[in-house]
Amino acid sequence: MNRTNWWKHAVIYQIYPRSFQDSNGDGIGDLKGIISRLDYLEKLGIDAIWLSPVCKSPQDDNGYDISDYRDIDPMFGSLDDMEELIAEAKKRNIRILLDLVLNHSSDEHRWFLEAKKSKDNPYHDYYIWRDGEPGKAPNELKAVFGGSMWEYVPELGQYYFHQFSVKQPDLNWENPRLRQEIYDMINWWIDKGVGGFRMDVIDQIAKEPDQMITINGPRLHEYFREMSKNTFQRADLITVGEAWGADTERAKLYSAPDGSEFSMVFQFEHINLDQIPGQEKWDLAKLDFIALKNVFEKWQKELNGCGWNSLFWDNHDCPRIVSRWGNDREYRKESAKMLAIVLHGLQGTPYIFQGEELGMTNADFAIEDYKDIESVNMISERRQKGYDDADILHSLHAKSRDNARTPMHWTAEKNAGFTDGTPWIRVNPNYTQINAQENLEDPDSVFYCYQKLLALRKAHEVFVDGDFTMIGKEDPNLFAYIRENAEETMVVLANFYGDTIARPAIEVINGRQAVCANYADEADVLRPYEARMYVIGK
Ligand code: TEU
Ligand code: CA
Repeated sequence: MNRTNWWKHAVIYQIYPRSFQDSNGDGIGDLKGIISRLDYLEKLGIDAIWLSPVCKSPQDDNGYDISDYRDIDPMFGSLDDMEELIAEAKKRNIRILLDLVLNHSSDEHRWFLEAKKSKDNPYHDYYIWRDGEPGKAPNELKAVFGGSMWEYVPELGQYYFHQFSVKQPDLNWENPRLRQEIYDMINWWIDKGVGGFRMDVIDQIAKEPDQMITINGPRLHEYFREMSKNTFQRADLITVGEAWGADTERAKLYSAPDGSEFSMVFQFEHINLDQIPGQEKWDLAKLDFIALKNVFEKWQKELNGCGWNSLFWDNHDCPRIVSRWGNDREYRKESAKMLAIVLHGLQGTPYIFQGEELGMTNADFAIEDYKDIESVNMISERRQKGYDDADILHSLHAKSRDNARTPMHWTAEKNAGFTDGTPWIRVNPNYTQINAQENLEDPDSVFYCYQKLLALRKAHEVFVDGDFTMIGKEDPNLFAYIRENAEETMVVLANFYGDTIARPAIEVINGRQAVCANYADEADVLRPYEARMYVIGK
């Protein structure tokens, strides 16, 4: 295997630290808790952990608002704990990827506290300011979490720019001193032994607010290349750029094989196909399944040989996939495995979000239970607009980011074994049936299906370099494809829905045993949510 491509065989597991494992009874997950669960992750077979932010933060957006990039938030532990985590993970051949939030900092970061002291403060230009009068924002741009992108600071007679909450002022990447501070900080973490970085909303750093440009600004790739040259290229890292706004052409730049930007792109085109186009994510629509297949096919074909994608269903911003596009009632296990098999046979780097490997489901919250800033702001905005609570709750149940953020289910004991104290957010009551202990005791569990898929990816090159052909593109239920290289053919057949359907005739798999499947025996139909993967040598 080509050494520069070793990470193409890797599988990454995302941990949302505050909800993974509490070690000291304060109800919040922490680094020591993660260390205590590394054996579990080793057993699953992962290569790297993407840790959602653990740096010092007022937690306005659960750590995506950093006030010190070089320290750990006391809620999660200390720098020593971080070093121990890196070392303990390394013993198990697992690397730690940090989540770098470089589009904005916290308004409590020292830079911002200085910046707002005066217009001639050396840090003023680390942020984006426009002169103005109260009540007359420079333009109409609306922040991701609601309200204007501009916040007035009366002492300065200026507005600062923030794409997310008012407590997340945008950094000014046009300032070379700021960029150098960022590179120094990244290098400091590389020297501490981290194995890579996930770059938060990195497609938003090159904004041009006067031209209403927030994503994909003109200098975007110039900044990426400068950053990569000054930091990542010193070490053998996995780097992934989060990009809601990347199409396949741009994605090829992100993941250029010469390593000039990042290892791979993390884009979302497949994941937003269940909302009314052009409206908010809360405006629900039925999944457009044919569009889903077309999107996957396009990315598989266009990046083959010239780029590298991430593969995911879940993360800390998305609802749980088994509740979203599977069936979390009658066919929870079957559909969780089907979704895993469909995704893990594709080209790209798979990401597993904590609990996905157990078939964890969406939260069944009441309106008062929601904690996420995006949900909380939406509730008040939509109430003001006259939506009734039943409508609001319907959208939250489907799409709130809190669906993914309920505590990890370890056991059937109190609080799912997550904490001895009071959890910071409600535990999903179905932990008594769905938890890691139960999964590990059942050879037929969702966990072992993921474990199998991870092992197959390590063993067969066809997962990395096989060409892709979609089968039955127009079929309203079938998700099937073939991957092929000079040595092997891989076939994935899946019924995406709950009705039994015909099984397409594919000659190479006749008389073959599946290497991974969610029904024990072969049949001449595809049963509800049935999925089968075959790998055949030539
Ligand atoms: O998310 C990027 C982002 O644009 C999201 O806010 C997205 O619009 C939203 O989740 C859809 O529901 C990243 C992080 O993953 C997210 O957790 C942060 O809140 C955000 O950046 C700001 O740092
Ligand atoms: Ca804790």
